[in-house]
Order: sequence, then structure tokens, then C-alpha cells
Amino acid sequence: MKLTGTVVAAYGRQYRVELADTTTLLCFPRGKKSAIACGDRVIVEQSSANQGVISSIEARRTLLYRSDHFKQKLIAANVTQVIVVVATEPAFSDELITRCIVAAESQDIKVLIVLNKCDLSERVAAARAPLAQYEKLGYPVMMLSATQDSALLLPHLAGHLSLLIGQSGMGKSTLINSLIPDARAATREISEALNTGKHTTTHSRLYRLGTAAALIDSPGLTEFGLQHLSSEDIALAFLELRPLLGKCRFRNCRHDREPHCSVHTALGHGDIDPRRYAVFRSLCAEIG
Ligand SMILES: Nc1nc2c(ncn2[C@@H]2O[C@H](COP(=O)(O)OP(=O)(O)OP(=O)(O)O)[C@@H](O)[C@H]2O)c(=O)[nH]1
Ligand SMILES: [Mg+2]
Ligand SMILES: [Zn+2]
Repeated sequence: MKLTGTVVAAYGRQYRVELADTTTLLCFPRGKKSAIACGDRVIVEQSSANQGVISSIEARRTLLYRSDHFKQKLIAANVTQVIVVVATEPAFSDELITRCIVAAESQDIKVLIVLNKCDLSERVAAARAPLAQYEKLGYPVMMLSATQDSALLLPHLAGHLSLLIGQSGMGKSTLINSLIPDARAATREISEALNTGKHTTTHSRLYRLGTAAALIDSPGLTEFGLQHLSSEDIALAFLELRPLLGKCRFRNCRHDREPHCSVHTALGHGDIDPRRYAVFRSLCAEIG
């Protein structure tokens, strides 16, 4: 029997697929090679009461993945909103935020930044300051505490498949548990008790929030390679560069040290944040 379902968890070569009646099947892909992501819509042939074989993947609306010289790693499919989760502690990386935004922009996905753990009030101001650059570009920044007022997020979730992404320890899984009471996602307390190491969440997992919203929790990022993007993709993913593209003297300007470069002029005028420009250059250098 052929059924349509949604991949709600992807671990190694096994996938948990949710069917229309909300039951789930443990599934394996047909054939050796598989590139299936959490959030994928798939056609499944049920092989037993609780198992099945994935025979095909439906066309994706969006696909997020990481890549370096050696490998690609799928993060999630069909996401319509990327929620970058940072926290008042531990410290977070500006560069990683921009990489998440670039990945989202390259797929035309909406971006929301959440500053979590705002209950640690003495740390809020320092953590908030570096986020102003993103707000200036038009990315909304929400300040909340997963343990106290996660409901503030609800109006932003309606109608979306949102991906929670960010470094380890920022509170992504805590947010999931607070928004979805029966989620039971493992959080740091649990992994410390079990001594399972630094990253608590080990694979992406989709959770439904009522019928009109869903969230994907993902493992903490330490790096986010974007080698699959072209230099044009990268430039277009920086909103502040978009109006400048095509205005340099050289058509193939790399906005590095070329004369009469519109990006350098804007940088000199303080119209572009030097930190963002630095990430732009490092992304370009990586695809070299
Ligand atoms: N004070 C405070 N602590 C929080 C809050 N949210 C999460 N934490 C704590 O932060 C730690 C990490 O939370 P997790 O939810 O496991 O973090 P994560 O982002 O899912 O981490 P990975 O799965 O490793 O990527 C836990 O000890 C949480 O209790 C918050 O709003 N306030
Ligand atoms: Mg987690
Ligand atoms: Zn230029």
C-alpha cells in the first residue's frame, strides 16, 4: 500500500515518517543512496504494522544543508521560517548567525532571531548589543525566556514550518518542550545526567504545534559550511549588498580590493557593518 507522509525524524539511514492519521512508521530508503531530510514529504510503502520503505521524495519547497569540501549534511526540508536561537549565555558567535541567515536567504526563507534566557537579566544588555546589526537590516529580534514566556513566540509560528537552529546550549530543545508540552525533547540537564557529551540534540526532529504550525529542533551547530552556494548566491543573501550589486566598475568585481567597488565605498561610508563584510569575504574565500 502506498501512503504519503512527512519525515519527522532522520537518524542515520532510518527515518520516522508520520502518516495522515498521525501514526508513525520506522522507514528505510529504497536503494543505497539516500538524501532525505526531516520535513520531507515522502511516499511510503508500508511493509509491516510499524515499518515501511520510502520509495520517493516529493518536490521540496526549500532545502537547508551544510557543506564543506568533503560532505554535505541535510538539515531540514520544506522549512518556511528559520529561527536563529541565541542566548544571554553561553556566548554566541556573530559569524554563525550570519551564516544561518545566508542559508535562509539563499532559499528565500523568512528569518527570526530569538535571544533566549532573558530571565538572566544582568546579561541581557551585553547579549542584545551585537544583535542590533541584524535588526537594522530588518530581521526581527525577539527577547524571551524559554522557561518563562515562550508563548511570546506563538504568533510568529502560525502557518509556518519553523526550524530552530543555533549553537549548542542556547535552549532550542527547552523552547520546544515549553511550547509543546508532550514533546519531551532531551535538554542539557538530561545529557549531563547521562553524561552523553556536549551536544544534547543529536538529530533533527519535527514537532507539531496544533494543526497549523510545526517546529523542527536541530542539533547544535559548531560550524556552518556553505560551499554549495555560488558567489552570486552569497552576495544576494546579504540584504545590504543587494542594492549595490552591478554598480562596481568591474562586472565580475569580487568586492575585495578592486578599484571603484560600490561595496567598498559603502563600507567606507559606514553603510555596511564591517563584521558582516568580514563574513561575506570568508564565505567567498571558502568557495574560492
Ligand atoms: N535560565 C535559563 N536557562 C535556560 C533557558 N532555556 C534553556 N536554558 C538552559 O540552557 C541549557 C541548554 O538548553 P538546551 O535546550 O538543551 O539547549 P539546545 O540549544 O537544545 O542545545 P543542543 O541540543 O546541544 O543544540 C539547559 O540547561 C537549559 O535548562 C532559559 O530561558 N533560561
Ligand atoms: Mg537541543
Ligand atoms: Zn565590488
